[in-house]
Amino acid sequence: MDIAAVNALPYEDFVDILGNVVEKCPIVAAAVWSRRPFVSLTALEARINDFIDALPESGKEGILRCHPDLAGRDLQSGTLTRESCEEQARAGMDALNSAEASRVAWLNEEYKKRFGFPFVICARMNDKADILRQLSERNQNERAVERARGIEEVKKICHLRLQGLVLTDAPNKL
Ligand code: 2AL
Repeated sequence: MDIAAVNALPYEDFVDILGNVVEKCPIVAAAVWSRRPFVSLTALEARINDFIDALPESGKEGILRCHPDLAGRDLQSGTLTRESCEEQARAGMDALNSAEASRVAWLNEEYKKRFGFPFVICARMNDKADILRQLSERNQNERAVERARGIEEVKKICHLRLQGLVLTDAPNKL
């Protein structure tokens, strides 16, 4: 689908197709629909990022809370969204050995106890070793730093999900 096709989508179809570019937050697609037409995929992504940036801190934390834990309960019970399932599998989160699984579960819980929202990282841009290292390191940060860091990761996840749905901008014709 190219950006012209995106611009032509009625509201319901737009939210059906783009409603999970930010995990379990269809309100983001619902909000940016009224900003069309988008001149490019880059412009659509920028409007999404504007919407996220304009949220109060509690709203940003709400977005983080909509994300499932890595290698967490939803993965084990098969209730991840299709996108999250693919991303977590790509980073090997579905194939941890028992020591790794216990460590990830413990660090995820420590993180949530400390910050009140889950650890979020763009799984497709990191391998298992990076994720384990960052889960441990980021647990040491201040809350505001982690809130901002988690939102940066949400935007990276969104960027890749959008690229899977909408053709990237054609280079200018010479
Ligand atoms: C996720 C997820 O579901 N996909 C991804 O890239 N990261 N979750 C998370 N807690 O980081």
